[in-house]
Amino acid sequence: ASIETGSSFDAVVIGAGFSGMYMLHRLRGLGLTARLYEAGDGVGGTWYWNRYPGARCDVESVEYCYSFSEELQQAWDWTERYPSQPEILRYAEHVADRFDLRRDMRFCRRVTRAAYDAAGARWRVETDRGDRVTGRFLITAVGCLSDARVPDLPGTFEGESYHTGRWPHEEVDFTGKRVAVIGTGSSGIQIIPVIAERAAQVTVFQRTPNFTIPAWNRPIRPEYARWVKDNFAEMRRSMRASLFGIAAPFNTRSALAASERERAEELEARWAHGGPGFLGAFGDTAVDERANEVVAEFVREKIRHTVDDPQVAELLSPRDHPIGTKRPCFDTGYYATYNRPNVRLVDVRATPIKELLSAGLRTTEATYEVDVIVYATGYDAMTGPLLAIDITGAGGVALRDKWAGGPRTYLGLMTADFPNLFTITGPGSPSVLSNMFVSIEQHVDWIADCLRHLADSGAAVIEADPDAEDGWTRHVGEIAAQTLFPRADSWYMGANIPGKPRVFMPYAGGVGTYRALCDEIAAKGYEGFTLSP
Ligand code: NA7
Repeated sequence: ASIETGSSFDAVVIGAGFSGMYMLHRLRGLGLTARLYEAGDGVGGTWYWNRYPGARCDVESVEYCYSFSEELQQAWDWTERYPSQPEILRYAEHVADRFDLRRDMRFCRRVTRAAYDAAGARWRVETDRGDRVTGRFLITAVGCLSDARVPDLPGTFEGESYHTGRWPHEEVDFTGKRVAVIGTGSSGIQIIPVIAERAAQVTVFQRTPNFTIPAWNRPIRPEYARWVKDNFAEMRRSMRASLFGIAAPFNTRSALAASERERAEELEARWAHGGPGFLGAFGDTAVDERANEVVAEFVREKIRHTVDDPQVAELLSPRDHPIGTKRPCFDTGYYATYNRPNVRLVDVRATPIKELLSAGLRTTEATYEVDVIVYATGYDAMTGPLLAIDITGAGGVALRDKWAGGPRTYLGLMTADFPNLFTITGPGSPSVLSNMFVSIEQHVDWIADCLRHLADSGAAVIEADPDAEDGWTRHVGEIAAQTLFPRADSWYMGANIPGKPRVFMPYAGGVGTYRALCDEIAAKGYEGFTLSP
C-alpha cells in the first residue's frame, strides 16, 4: 500500500495483535472509521514475533481465545491443551480473515510519533515509512512484552544470534551446533529442551533460576472440546470474575493452617495436573512469606528429585525470590534436560558475562566457543513499547517525561494530559497478571462503550483527571505492597532494565475486582474523567 498523508480517521490503532484486531472490529461496529498500523508484515503481535522452537502459551487454549463471537468459538478447534505459537498465529489469521480486518490495516509500518493537537482535538500520527494521518482517538494496542531487549555486551560475535522475541521466519537449524542460551525466563525454559535435542552442545547462561511447573501438554480430547463448546459462555463468565482470568480453581485455604499431609496432597495433585493452577493450591502463597516457602520448597524438592547432579539441582533452585513473584513458568521437560550429557549450566550471577568474542563469549571465569547465541533475555515490559513511540499530549507534554518516575495512569486506560489516548492493557491494569484475552476483551469493550457514550452525550474529548490518576496510581502501589511481588527483581518491577524506575506496574487486585471497578466508574458517568464537547 502507498504512503498515506493527510487522511483523517475517527481512530488510529497501533498494533495488529489480539488487542488491535478486536478494537478494530468494535470500532467498525460503532460506525467509526479507523486505520491500524502494524510493524510486522502480518497480524498476531506476540505470536507473530515469537517464532522460536518450543514457543507455546501457558494458558490453556480453550481459555486463551476470544469470546465475543459465538460463531468463531464454534468454528475454531484447538488441538492441544496449551496452544503452540504456529497454532495461535493461525487463529489470529483466521480471525483477521473472518472479520475482514486487513483492509483497515497497514503492515510494515512502525508508529514513531503521535502528537495531540488541542486546537483541532486530533492526534497526528506518523510512521517510519512516512505516513502522516490524524485520528480523533489514538488507541495503543502495542502489547506488554514486545520491546525485546538484548544485553549491552562489549565485543562482536560473528556467529548466528537471535532474540526469542524477534525470531526469523525461516527455520533455524541447530543440528550439530554449539549453542549458548542466555536467560532462563519463560522463553529460555521453553526453548532450551528443544534445542538440546538437536544441538551438539547447549550452554545455558543463568542469572536467576526460575520456578517452573510442568505443563503436561497433550492433545485435547474430543469430548472435552465438545464440552467446552457447549459450556463456553458459562466458563468465560466465571473466568471474567476470577483473579487471573483463568478457569483453574484457586483455593482460599491457608497453607499454614493445613497439615503436612494436606499440603503434600494438595501440591502433589496440582503438580500432577500441571499448569498455572499449581499456584492456586493455597490462598496465602502470594501474601505470606512462610506460606510461600511451603510451596517454593515443594518445587525445590521436585528439582532435587529430577536433576541427577546435586550441584546443578542446587543452582537451578530459586532462593532469591518468593514463588509467583516473578512470572511463573510452565515447561515440558525443563529440569530433566540438565541430565543430558550435551547440556551444561553456567551461573552468570557468580561469573558474569564479560564480553562477546568473534566465536563465542567470555565470562569472568572461562571462555565458551559457540556457533549460535540465543538471547532469551526478555523485554522492557509494559512501558517499553509505549515509550518507544514519541508521544506528546496537550500542551506539548511528553509521555516519556511524564512517566520518568514510573507509569501514571487512571485504570491503566488513560493518562492525564493525553486526551483521547487509550492504552489497551496499559500499566496500572491487570494485563500481564492475567489471561491476556480476558483483559484485552474487557479493555476493548470498556473503550468501545466509552466511545459510544461520548457520541451519545455529544462529547468529543475525554481525559483522565490528575486527581483520579494520582489516586489510582497510589492504589496500584498499595495493592502490590500487600503482596510479596515487590520482593522480586522482576520485569513487573522494571528491575530487568538498567535505570528503569523500580515500580510495580500491573494492578494486582484481580481481573474480577478490576472489571467491577471499571464498570462502576462508567456507570457513574465516567467518574474521574472530564468529558468536553
Ligand atoms: P524474562 O522472563 O524477562 O526472562 C529473561 C531472562 O533473561 C531472565 O532469566 C533474565 O535474568 C535473563 N537476562 C536478562 N538480561 C540478562 C543478562 N544481561 N545476562 C544474563 N541473563 C540475563 O523474558 P522471557 O522472554 O523469558 O519471558 C517474557 C514473558 O513472556 C514471560 O514472563 C511470560 O509472560 C511470557 P534475571 O531474571 O533478570 O536475572
